[in-house]
Amino acid sequence: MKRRNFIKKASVSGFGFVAVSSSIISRNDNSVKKEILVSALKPVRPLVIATWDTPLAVETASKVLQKGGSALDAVEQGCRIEESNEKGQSVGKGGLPDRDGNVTLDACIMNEKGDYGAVLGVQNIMHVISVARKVMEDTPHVMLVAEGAEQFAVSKGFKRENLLTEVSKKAWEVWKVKSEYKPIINIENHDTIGMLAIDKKGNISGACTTSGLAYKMAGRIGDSPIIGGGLFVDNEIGGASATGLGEEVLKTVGSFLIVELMRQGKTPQEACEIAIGRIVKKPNSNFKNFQVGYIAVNKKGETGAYAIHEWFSYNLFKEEKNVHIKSDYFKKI
Ligand code: SD4
Repeated sequence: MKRRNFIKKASVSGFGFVAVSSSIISRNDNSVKKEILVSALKPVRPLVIATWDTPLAVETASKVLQKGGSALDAVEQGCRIEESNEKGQSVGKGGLPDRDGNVTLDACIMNEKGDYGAVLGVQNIMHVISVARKVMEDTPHVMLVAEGAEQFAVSKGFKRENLLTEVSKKAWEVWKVKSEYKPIINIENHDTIGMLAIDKKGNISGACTTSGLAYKMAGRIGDSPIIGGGLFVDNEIGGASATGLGEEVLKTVGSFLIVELMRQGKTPQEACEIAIGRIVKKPNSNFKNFQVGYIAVNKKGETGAYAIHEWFSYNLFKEEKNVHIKSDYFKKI
């Protein structure tokens, strides 16, 4: 994704309610007032929000919702777009491998009932978000890992394929020469897609899928497939998702924290900012060297996004428009 070419500067936090013009309100007509009040309190739906510049994924999810489909179907279908996009080097096919040259994928999904399914460290299967959904719906468990997850996927009809593209293989070979593990903020591979959707019925679901950090140690798992880390949804309150250095998200249980802060009355924007604050204010935080970004939505359709550093962005579909928006951020120098 070419993040720096596109970014539309806008702050959209807290605009979940339909705007009401004061000139209309001042008319002394009770029925008009009532109508306006009802529409002002009407939650925004359908709605989709996703990390980074993922317009096609968000458009795909929004089409599912516009046709009356569920938020769960929307986030699954949306994430699959990025998983099959070979050019995105950190989700699904074409993802950058671990140090040993293996592409290992992590994904999780949550529905409006609070159910959760995840797969961790899976090789050779492109649409891990759909495998995570199968774990949630067709097994008594919530997580399957590595070979077990791969075997389960195959048993459900997913096809095995090589996920390491020539381009990603070459990048790994270049990396191997020095074998230096130094993720660079916003460049290392922050294209993990975390997606949250509200359907026409007002139900919220979320999904998150990634190949994790490039050149990670074999077996390393980040936040993306972990409930409360890379994703959390509570249909009564809202949802949140994370991208960036998973270790830091996990240590602060970021997505769960954001949803709990919203439960206590914070707006999605305030909640994202507090969650970033938890990371940067840790006594030994070396946040100058890493990025974390959050997105959130509440039941009313208000959204928020915040990151440690500049250049985190997200796509938002609401009121029939799909826009790419630059997130506000903590480190302003
Ligand atoms: C991880 N959070 O595995 C993921 C990486 C990421 O964009 O978001 N990359 O830690």
